[in-house]
Amino acid sequence: MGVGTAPDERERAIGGQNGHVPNVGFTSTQLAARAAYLLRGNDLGTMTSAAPKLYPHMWSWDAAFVAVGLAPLSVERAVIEMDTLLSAQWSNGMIPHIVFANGRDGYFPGPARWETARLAAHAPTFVDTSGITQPPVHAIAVQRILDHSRRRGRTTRQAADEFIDRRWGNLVRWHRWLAHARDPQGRGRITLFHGWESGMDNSPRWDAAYANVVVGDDLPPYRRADLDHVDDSAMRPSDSEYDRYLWLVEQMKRAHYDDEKLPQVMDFAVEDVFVSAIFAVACDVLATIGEDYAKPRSDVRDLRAWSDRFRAGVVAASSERNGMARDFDLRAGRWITTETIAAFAPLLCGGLPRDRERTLVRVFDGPRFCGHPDLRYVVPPSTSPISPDFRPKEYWRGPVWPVMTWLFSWAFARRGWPERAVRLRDEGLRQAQDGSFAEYYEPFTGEPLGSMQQSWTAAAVLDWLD
Ligand code: 9WN
Repeated sequence: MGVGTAPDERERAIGGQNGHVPNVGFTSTQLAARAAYLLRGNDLGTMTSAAPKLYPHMWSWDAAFVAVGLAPLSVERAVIEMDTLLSAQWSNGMIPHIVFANGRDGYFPGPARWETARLAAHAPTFVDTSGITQPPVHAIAVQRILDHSRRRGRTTRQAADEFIDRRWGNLVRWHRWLAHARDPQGRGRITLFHGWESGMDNSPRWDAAYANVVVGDDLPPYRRADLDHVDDSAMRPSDSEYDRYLWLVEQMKRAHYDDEKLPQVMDFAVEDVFVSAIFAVACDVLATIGEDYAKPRSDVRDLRAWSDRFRAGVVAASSERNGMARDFDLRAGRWITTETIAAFAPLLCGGLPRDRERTLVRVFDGPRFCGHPDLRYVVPPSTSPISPDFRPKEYWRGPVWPVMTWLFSWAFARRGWPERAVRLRDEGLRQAQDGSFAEYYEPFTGEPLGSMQQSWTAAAVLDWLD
């Protein structure tokens, strides 16, 4: 407990027995203030950097989670975050995975490597972006913004309503692009052409698919910038992983980032079941917003239809035995059965028969995931600790990512499981008590890893404490 903390504040300290956490001592008010201060520090004006050093630009799904955290502080600022992202949308509907902050250096690959403005017919020319996409969590942020605006005065409500009027078309175009360009055959699963598009870059889910990516001799040389910002390079993907990441970028550039060509030319093509589940639920969230705001019926109809199609696609990708969901490697024509957090995709979007869903929830709670006896906090690790692929400090190969804890707690609340949602939130807050707002954590020791002061971690905390 911090020196000088007032006794009444101490009583409100988060988590732990009797509301106390050993060795740490932020009250909820203090922790929320720190999280808000962090977001303020990472605020570049009209965008929030994903993290101050490692990620000095705006990332697509980070921006949505950041907006969730900004909404309780300022609906207006949350709207600006989403506006900045949506104004960088490509004319084909894609929301790019990075919107580069003007004049900021320190991240590789930057605009000079992507060259989207020069090569891609659909890329904007007034702002630099990457040429790939990221998971479609944005409707969740929009919903949160609207929820908060309803608790505020007229001017704030109006700002949120105007945002919906201004951006409805962008949001529907984004979903339409995903449903068409990334699922052209209507299988109900989103195809990714780069592991970065999953947001879980080096998850063991992608190992087999990456093994088939043969880096060409003509890969232009490069220097990684990420290793300048972490203490231990083992916390980041390896050099050979990076070569493959950059080779895929090269393949896309040679195809001019053309949606029609990518399915033919890319060495990496996977159907991502987790992104598909997010899309299914995001379509429903957006459809409900559309109904509330009297948006065109045809849009709402399309959104509901996509939601149904992708929910069915997720269910079809789930094991008959225990409901664990699998990705599909389109190049190898094979299901991917690694045990990662993505296996719980059906819990996000629903749709499994009841007994199978119950089994899946048991796996989530059990010793292969949250119930592993050595976990410091009862939150889902990115890879099962009993999997041979598990590495406790290596990025998406094992660590706990607070933003994933947030996503599941949000989804559980939406699914009508408030106790589960609260349990995850409480454990997520106990973890956040170290005050580092780390990008990810070692699951057994609770050591903060990767970038400190990661915006979306602070955002998750702000939402939980609201
Ligand atoms: C590549 C910003 C992003 C997150 C991703 C996370 C990491 C980038 C990187 O950081 O990816 O996009 O350079 O490692 O994996 O989920 O959006 O926080």
